[in-house]
Amino acid sequence: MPFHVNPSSCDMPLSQSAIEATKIPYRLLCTQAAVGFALAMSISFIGIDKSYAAEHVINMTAEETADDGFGNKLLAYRMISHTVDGLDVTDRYSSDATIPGPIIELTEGDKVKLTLFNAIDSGYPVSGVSKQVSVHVHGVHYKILSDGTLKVINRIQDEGAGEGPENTFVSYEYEWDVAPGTAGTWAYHDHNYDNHNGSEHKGLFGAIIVNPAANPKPHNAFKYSKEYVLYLGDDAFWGVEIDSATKKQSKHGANPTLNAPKNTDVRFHLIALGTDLHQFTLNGYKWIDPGTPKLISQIAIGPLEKHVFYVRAKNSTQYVDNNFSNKLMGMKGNFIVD
Ligand SMILES: [Cu+2]
Repeated sequence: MPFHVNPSSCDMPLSQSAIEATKIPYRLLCTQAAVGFALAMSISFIGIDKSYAAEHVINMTAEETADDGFGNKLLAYRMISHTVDGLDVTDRYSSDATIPGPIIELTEGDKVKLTLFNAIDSGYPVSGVSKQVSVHVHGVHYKILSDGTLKVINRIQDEGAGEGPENTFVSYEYEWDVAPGTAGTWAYHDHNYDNHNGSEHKGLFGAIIVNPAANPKPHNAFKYSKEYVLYLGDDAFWGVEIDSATKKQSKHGANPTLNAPKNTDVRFHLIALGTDLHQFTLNGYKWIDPGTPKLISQIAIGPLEKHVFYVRAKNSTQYVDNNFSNKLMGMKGNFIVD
């Protein structure tokens, strides 16, 4: 189906950002030009900077999922296209709308231009006031017009893609500055659909993984064969598996069975979603609690918290939420080592 795109509602943030983007290097240059040798250093600094900074152009939709057979549909993000400095990397993503949404891998120093199209059917039931959908990201830097919130929160304007006339998809463009110091795993989610808190709970969430630009810490020196992003909801893990060699993302859904090649290192990215406290365990495994020398076999993780760790895959087991009520609801999945 061809995309009929309404003129973006965000011409202003675009040009503002473009102006800001040219200002920053000049300011850096001027300050350091005051001293001769500092100028030389700034040139070499810019040289290093250029070697890793990349421009990402991303197009995504928000749409409803297939009917579950009982008349229920969730909402999900779908990757339409992703280029990195013009190189098309779209094939690493599922061609379907998925929960969690696309996991976007970035490096400190990168810039992102993300355009979101509202492809949610006009008949999708809304109890609140807003049919506008958005992307609100954590961790990276952006100007206020890329916050992905409603005016009632940001006091400037509604920052999402609204509902258009039939056969049109309204879009909204976000710009992210993946600044130095933002390395980590961060959530993104809708903040506008239905009401000012958005429809994250209906499936509109995903994650970005920001890799450090330089001087990688020892744990980043490892080559992980697989990466798993597991969202801890109140009644299920919502996960995705990423093959490090091909970067292909698969296994999206609730309590996914994860696969790991034996004797390779694999990395888990846990992100809490919702309001519950969780006790995550990977039965029979211990791992280093990042930032400490401690070896742990269980981690408490609550709303808005994250926990990223790695293990060497040795034996098949299960990942489980040992918090009593979550365990009762069946929050567990298989971890198969083969
Ligand atoms: Cu948030």
